[in-house]
Amino acid sequence: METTASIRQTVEEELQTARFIDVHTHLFKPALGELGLWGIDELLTYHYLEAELFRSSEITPEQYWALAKPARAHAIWKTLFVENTPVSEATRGVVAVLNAFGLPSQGEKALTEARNFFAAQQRDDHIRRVFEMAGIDQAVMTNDPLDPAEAPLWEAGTDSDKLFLAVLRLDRILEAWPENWRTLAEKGFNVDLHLSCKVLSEVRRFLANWCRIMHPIYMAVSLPDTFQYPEESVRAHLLEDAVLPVCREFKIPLSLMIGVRRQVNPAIRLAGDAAGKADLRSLENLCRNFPENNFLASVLSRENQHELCVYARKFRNLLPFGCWWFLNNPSVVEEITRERIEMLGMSFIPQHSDARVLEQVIYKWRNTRRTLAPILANTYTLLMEDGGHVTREHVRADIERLFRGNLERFCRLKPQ
Ligand code: RAT
Ligand code: ZN
Repeated sequence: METTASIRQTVEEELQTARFIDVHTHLFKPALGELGLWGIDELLTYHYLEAELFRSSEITPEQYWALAKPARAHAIWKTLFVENTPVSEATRGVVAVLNAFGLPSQGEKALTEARNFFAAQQRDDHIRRVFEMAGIDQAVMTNDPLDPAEAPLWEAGTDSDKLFLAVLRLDRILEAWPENWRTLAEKGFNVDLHLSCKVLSEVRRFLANWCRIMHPIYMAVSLPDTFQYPEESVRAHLLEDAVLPVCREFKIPLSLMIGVRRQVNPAIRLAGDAAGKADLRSLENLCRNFPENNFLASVLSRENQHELCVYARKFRNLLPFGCWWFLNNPSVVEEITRERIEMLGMSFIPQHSDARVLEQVIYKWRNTRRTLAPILANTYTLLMEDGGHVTREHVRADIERLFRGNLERFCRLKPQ
């Protein structure tokens, strides 16, 4: 039986040994070739750091983009790690990764040492080692069937990989149908700009086809803060008559990531997106109108977090996950996670890494464990103070549920 004196250590130990499933990343299995990013130059040119570079240096975006990647990485290293103290979440992450590999993280020379180290790694062994260091068993990818670099690799046939799970990403279809329908047409689907019944049935055939190719564990889309459902729009028709029926057919959830304000500063490219408060009644309408569909949801605005918990209390087909992008900072993660536990018990997924570069999972999961330990310990302390009993087995089961069980059940990853 745990006591208020022992619980913190027990929680830390259990968090340390638990193996998580990373429910949303931008990592790729090795069979997808060069799509998977790794190594120091990729870590340094992460768009979270590019945004910080422009705040602390005179370099203009135009000058930066004219550089080759190693020179961009060097500019970021010099600005954010040599000339400034790397205290932001994203910069501290690079320090933590270098430290995890026993590499120095200070001074100009450290960059050369890191480059030499990563150049000497054999990719597949390195992936296994990194997953081990991060304490994750599997990473869920983001796979776009309309990406000209990715689609042909899947079409040619890729071996399944037990470390990586696929996700069918729908942004180009749902958010940019006028620009993308021709790609479906070129692949032999009888579609055009206007969504007739025939076209919607062809989009269903396209999605079902990709479900058979990728075996996605869910479909996903990132949506703007202005997202509305229902509405008279191409997106709403595609959702209702193509995406949701195919999700039901393949018994997979749809993941909605809501609240991006795209390209408020296009000059800084991927770093140029912002966040906005969304109207979550759309989520309410989807959950109520489609009880046979399951919805994973992550919302980008801090102001939407409480509402998301309220809707999750109303709808069992809604599973909140992660503290996404601008929310993935200890102060905000703490607030959101406490709120979720208070309102939902253990029926949510606290975090995903959103890693774009392999080694980021090391620092992102380390941070999650560190932030979560006092929150969970405090949760159990309150329960014990109110007369409840807590054992190590309770703690272990809760952590298992939060970081893999909820996802496994929602996505039917194990035979039911
Ligand atoms: O966090 C990020 O890296 C964002 O740029 C997005 O990729 C976001 O996570 C998404 O999946 O749309
Ligand atoms: Zn993402």
